[in-house]
Amino acid sequence: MTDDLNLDKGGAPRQTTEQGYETLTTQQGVAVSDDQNHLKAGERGPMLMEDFHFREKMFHFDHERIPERVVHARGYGAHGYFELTDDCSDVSMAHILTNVGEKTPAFVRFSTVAGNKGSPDLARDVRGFAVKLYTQEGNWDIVGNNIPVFFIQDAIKFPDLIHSAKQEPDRGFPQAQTAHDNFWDFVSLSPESMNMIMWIMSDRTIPRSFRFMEGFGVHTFKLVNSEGKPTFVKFHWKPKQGLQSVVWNEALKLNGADPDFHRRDLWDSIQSGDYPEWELGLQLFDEEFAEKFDFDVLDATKIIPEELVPIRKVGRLVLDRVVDNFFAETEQVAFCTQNIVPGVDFTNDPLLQGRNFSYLDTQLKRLGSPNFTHIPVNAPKCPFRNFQQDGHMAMHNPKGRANYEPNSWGTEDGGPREDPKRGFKSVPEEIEGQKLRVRPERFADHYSQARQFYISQAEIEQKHIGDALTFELSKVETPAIRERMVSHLRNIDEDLAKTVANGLGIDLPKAAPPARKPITDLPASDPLSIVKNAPNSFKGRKLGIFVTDGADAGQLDALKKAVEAAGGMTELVAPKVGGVKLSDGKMMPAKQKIDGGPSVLYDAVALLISEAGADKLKKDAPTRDFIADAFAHLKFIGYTPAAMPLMEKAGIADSLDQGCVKLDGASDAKNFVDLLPRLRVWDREMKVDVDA
Ligand code: HDE
Repeated sequence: MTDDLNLDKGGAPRQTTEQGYETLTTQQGVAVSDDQNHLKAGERGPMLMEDFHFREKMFHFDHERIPERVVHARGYGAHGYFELTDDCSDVSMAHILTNVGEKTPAFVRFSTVAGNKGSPDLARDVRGFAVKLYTQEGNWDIVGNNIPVFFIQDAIKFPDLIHSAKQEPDRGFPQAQTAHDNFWDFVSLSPESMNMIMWIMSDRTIPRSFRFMEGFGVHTFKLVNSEGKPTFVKFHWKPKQGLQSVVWNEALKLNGADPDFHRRDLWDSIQSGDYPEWELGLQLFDEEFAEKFDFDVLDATKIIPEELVPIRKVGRLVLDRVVDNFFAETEQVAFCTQNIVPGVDFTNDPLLQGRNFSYLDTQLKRLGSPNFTHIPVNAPKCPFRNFQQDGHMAMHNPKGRANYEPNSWGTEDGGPREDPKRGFKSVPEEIEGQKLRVRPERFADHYSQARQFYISQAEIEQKHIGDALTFELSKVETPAIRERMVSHLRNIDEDLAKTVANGLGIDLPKAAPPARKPITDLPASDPLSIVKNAPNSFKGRKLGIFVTDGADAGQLDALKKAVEAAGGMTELVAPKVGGVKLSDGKMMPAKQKIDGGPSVLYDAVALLISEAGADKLKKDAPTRDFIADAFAHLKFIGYTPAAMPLMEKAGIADSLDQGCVKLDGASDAKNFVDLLPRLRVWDREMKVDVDA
């Protein structure tokens, strides 16, 4: 700290206690003799005001909390780097995009949007994907989401959208969910949200982990090359780990079993050296494409299909270091869409323009001072100098006499000056027009891309969209809102509208009148589906192995080795966390006790149960749930023949399918693990869902 402030330490030696610990001091550096009792008059007497140690400690504690983010309050961050793999000097002059092989430090914060800071990780919600790149030319923030479109077209609607999505103001609930009247009231009155609604009702909003999701810059930005030529761009982050989501019932149960599931996953994977990685992809296009495209490229409720503008992969983002302190880094990091560097520029997207005001403004409220940029996680890692001074918590004040310019103090003492050559310049643009509050006519088609997204999904994903809409609208208490929503679905896909109306038990309402005639023949786009792009890998995934006393040691070893070879992890679950005595007589400690380690925590499960073990667990409800849930959540299940009585109890013995693999002979472990890259037994869903 003192080093950061560049203050003189006064040459005092490091203080240590007799036991060799660093000495506890007050904020003033005074050593503390007793941190267990406050200063009082007499053994049982009142507190003395002069107890400066107590007052300072309590004062600081009383002020520990800062306002949480008004949106994206719950998040988790990590450090890493960006490495350019493809020179982009044809389109951008940014240093970070023109120096192949150079590593630029990065900080990434993932988040949910609607829930408060303490809300569960598996809420059905959009995920924030905010990247701060500490480039040599200043900080560049790409403040994106895991979904490439947004609910609204104009920033002025953002407070309304967020008010409607968060807790209802009179009752203060529901928390971290859109399944309530206010949200569906607002969106059903805002047809521009329909494309986003398809995305948020898809499995994209219940990701298995931050590591398994895509990121998008959402808006159209500009890149600018050294000749000043602008090129439109959309930013994509593609996970090397592949995409993966959980199923809805699993999400509900995960929120109870481990509300920190996503942050724990990121922490664990980085700590174990399995660094998550994304490729940066650019969709580059020019004015001519923008003109002939069916939609306006300034409309953030629309994508540009990859088939029309392919993605050029230009670099990789690796997260390889957890934070030292959650508050200092993850909580205090302040992303601002306005943070761009020479070689990057904005477009007139009316959402982006509004964000450029909001992010700077909100940091002042949250972090309490315009000097939030001095906090280490926010400060650039390149030199920075200007004449901004003072304010709360100022750490970088101009040195010397000059704190203004122009001045005549010369290059030694006169401080910094603008640099017309290296400095940021906006792309010159002809602007002409009347002062108006309007939406362009080309923003008015709200259904065509919603349909395109829906028809691009695999059948099982379409079913999940129908299920999610039915679930959410079933929580809506006002019938007129449910109907209004279904009236929009009729403009998207008639089968979907029927499924949802049927699920709600209502008659099909009339279709909503569209503001502009939809385009009904947009082709399906495979990259929009998760299932069609399945990673076919178990790397970075986890097999939960349920063991009992007497479990076969050889089989356990074979399973562990096979999973490790597939790049995955294993975790042992047992009746007692102390572990079990395996068939070879050795004790094997477990990571989880069965009722704290339900199968929702794992991508697949193996039941290494002995006969005696099965006998003991026959009546155990957590054991039954472990097995029944693994089956209901479409997981691959390996089981010893001795586990059969438990599977009967779980009600699955008669329904075993190709995803249930007997672990009997020596080669079974490998055969079972070979199936795991398929991640889910999708066909099973038809058996476990009465509505299917
Ligand atoms: Fe945000 N958004 N947003 N947003 N947003 C914030 O800034 C806002 C939008 C996104 O991990 C706030 O520092 C407006 C789109 C992320 O710290 C606030 C509008 C996208 C994060 C704000 C939008 C995002 C935020 C709250 C409509 C995807 C978390 C705290 C014009 C491209 C960053 C804060 C982090 C956070 C405003 C819409 C992504 C209030 C006005 C579209 C990932 O400034």
